[in-house]
Amino acid sequence: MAEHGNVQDLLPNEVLNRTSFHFQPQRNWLNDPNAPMYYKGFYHLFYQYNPLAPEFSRKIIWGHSVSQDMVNWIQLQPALFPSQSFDRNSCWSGSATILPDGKPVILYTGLDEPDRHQVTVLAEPKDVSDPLLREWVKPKHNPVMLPPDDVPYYCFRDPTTAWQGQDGRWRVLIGAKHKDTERGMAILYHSDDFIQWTSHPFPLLSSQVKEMWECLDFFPVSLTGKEGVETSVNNASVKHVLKVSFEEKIGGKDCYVIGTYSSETEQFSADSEITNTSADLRYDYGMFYASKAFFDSAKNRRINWGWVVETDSKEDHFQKGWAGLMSLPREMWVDRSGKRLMQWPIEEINHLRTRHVTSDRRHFESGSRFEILGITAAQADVEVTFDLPVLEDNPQTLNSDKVEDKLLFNRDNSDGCLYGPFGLLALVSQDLSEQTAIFFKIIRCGNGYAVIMGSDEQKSSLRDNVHKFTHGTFLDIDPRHEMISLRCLVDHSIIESYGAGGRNVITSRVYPKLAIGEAAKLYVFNDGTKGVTMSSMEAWSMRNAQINSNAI
Ligand code: DQQ
Repeated sequence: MAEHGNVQDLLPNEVLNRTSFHFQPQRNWLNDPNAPMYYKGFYHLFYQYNPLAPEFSRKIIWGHSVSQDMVNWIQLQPALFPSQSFDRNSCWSGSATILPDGKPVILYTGLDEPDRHQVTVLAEPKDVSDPLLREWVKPKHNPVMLPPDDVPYYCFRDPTTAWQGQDGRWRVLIGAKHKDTERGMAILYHSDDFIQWTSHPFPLLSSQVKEMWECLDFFPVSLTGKEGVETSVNNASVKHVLKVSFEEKIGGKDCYVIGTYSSETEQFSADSEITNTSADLRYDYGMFYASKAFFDSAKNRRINWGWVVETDSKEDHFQKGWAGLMSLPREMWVDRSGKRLMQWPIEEINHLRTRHVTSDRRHFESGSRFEILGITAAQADVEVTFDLPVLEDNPQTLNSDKVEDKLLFNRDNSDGCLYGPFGLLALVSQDLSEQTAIFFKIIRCGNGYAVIMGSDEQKSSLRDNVHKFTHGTFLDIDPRHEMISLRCLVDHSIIESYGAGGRNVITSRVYPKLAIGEAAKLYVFNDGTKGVTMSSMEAWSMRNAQINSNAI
């Protein structure tokens, strides 16, 4: 694996914004991750793909890559492409299920001819002895599901991984929207043989929100530890996660609820509601959409990928020749409270770490910063921890309306903000005109304190026609008793930031013009009115991963 070199001096910015350890095809368009699985020693990742241009198309197919570590990938021939009347107009998203005899099968969304009706299609490997699962066939009895009468033909898609209930029957969820009420819902189907599927009389979950539920995911999480569990496991020591993707003008939101599921009654009692508001729990508060998780039987863990949507323009996509990336694969488990998911890049990512620097405890006065030197700042992994002075137990109460009114997630330190913003400045240019701040702020809230975690892209690029977001959320920790930690993986034009050991994650998609390659810098900073202490800092240069570079 080659070290990050000086070749960037010769290349245009558009090429330099290309990432070095995030998954993407060699060129052209990628969107949702599909059907990740582990089979006979290989990890498989499929993805929504337009092999002809860096734009979404009316004939989307399934790209396919394999890996032995989920870091380095080999691109294979596309696995699924329009070939029959039921999928002639596209092969949209779907999931894999490993049957009890070890055979993998895929359920995906076909867009049929002539009208692009959404139907569910079953695909099977042509040769189960091929660990690379290069060829897939679509048995004759397809399509296996059609939209029910109360669902419009264009709102019926994205089958989940199937699971077996206590009675041994298969279940699967399909994302939908009700024809009359327009409410989003998770339609439940049953089958004895994976061929004949019947819809259950009521959805497993629906909501008041009048919006299509895309790319559902439904899986158990262990209440007793970090290890993942196979999708059909259901007992007193698991809870279930249901994830819904809500599309937005640019990207979207992956929201989830945790609850208790019984296959006997087909009841899923969620601990909260899906509202498509800021009250929802989200996998990632930045650019991260249409994610898909799978159970990795090789290492007993659950792993999730999301699509990192581009925020530059269509013209830029054509100039670059590519658009769309995957997030890093993230291990997922439920925290001790059973109330939220934790996420962390899979341990294999650490194998890319190379040159290492550390810093001892260091105090940051108001308005100070410190440059992290000695690593490749544009391609780095940084872990930093902050200690705050002792906070009073009963701070003066700040009117909560006022809290709501404020632009909380902005990177300012106006009234109500006790500490911060402090954190990391990534992809910073020499003159500081370009920078992305991944920051924390401590505010008074109710009878205690709240911590805000944000990623401010307002100065992330001097390029025109780039959407710059200010992503932010409340970090679920009590700063009176816990330190604030941050891990940022910086990869040229993506910054994945994990707060408090993975309690909250924010992904920023940025396009620096000056802060590229060797010219990019990285700082720890404190722009708050009070000092804060950095208790530890470790940073590494990251190597390039081999990602689909075999393909032409
Ligand atoms: N992308 C697919 C659909 C899915 C959407 C089409 C989500 O199946 O609902 O490429 O990004």
